[in-house]
Amino acid sequence: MDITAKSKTLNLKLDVEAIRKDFPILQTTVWGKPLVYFDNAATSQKPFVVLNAIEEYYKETNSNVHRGIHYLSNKATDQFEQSRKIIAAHLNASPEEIIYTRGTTEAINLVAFSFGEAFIKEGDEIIVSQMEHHSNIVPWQMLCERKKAVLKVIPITEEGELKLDGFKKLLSPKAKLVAVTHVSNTLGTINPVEEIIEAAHAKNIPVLLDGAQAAPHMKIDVKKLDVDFYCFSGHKTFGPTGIGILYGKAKWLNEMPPYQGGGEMIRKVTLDKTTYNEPPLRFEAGTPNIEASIVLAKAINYINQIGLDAIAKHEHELLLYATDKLQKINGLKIIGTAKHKTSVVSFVVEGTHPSDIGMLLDKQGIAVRTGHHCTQPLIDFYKIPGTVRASLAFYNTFEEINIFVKALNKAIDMLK
Ligand code: ALA
Repeated sequence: MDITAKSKTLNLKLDVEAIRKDFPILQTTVWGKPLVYFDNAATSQKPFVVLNAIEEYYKETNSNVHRGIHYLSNKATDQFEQSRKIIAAHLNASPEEIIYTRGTTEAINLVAFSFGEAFIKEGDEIIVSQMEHHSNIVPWQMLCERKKAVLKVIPITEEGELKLDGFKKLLSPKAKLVAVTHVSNTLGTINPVEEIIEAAHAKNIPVLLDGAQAAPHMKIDVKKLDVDFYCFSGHKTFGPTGIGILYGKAKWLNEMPPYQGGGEMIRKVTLDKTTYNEPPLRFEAGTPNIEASIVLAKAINYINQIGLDAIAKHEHELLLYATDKLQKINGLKIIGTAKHKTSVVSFVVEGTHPSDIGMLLDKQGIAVRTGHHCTQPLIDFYKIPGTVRASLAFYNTFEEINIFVKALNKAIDMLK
């Protein structure tokens, strides 16, 4: 099926029923009910093209990369580096600026350690926001402890938007890095990253964007953004777990020391002294996740074939539909009502606990996440125990939202 041609002729309209057939798990049942998978912000489901590529890799290619002169090792290395080129082109970056990591978390830890070693000293400030995932808070806190630096926090509004005036006030000469999320995993807020980058760069402060929740939903152009570091996870982008991408501007990567020591990251090792490889290999010590690195490019090709514009349009329509239906439920309050959102709806229901609702939805075949979503400071800001979060992907349907709303009403009736 030529999905691209289809979405073009249908004016960006996705053939969702055809797309769903690409995802075998979407045809399964849970507790005897058809699965409604609304936990895409936690991890996405995988299409056949990804599942088949995993099997194919182990059947036909499996070998170590950059190490052998034999046929299979060269084949694996070619595919591994070809995948890096596809991912680089997808982000509009150069392959040398693309580092394979275990995921977004490791990518941020890599920058916190390595950029921190090179550029952060006592009294410097790192700026994060109130809506960050723990993985974009804790590595910076650890860096601050190590270097006696200071963490500063961009405040947010009740709607879940960054307070840009507050942000601009933090851009003092002591600020050495801004690390913010592109899209909030709990609220769905799409942050005004262009404005953030422009304001930070006006003061010569580099910016890292946590793109874990953005990459599955929108086109990312790191050159156009002029962002210094950008990271995302394979498993949230319809690819395998255990793989992530760190994009870093060459001017920073060239100046940053290795994050881990081991094979591949060296130029020459003697027992007295070791010299290091150029980026990206300098940051890829040890045998990488070869299979997932290769297969991630298949997932990227798959979403590009469908078209990220068509994906964004369908998901926006789902968001509006779900928001409208949920708003009509008595006692339900949506947490995160920013003007610009991806397809995430978080909510609380008066007189109920999020985890009770989550369990009752599960029994009706519906997968949502409940709790703090690894954003405790954000949940504390709202003074709530957590939320129920429905996070939608391009393979979700309006009919699934109807099923979800009906099941939610039933759950609320049981709990009240
Ligand atoms: N960070 C992922 C989520 O938001 C796991 O659920």
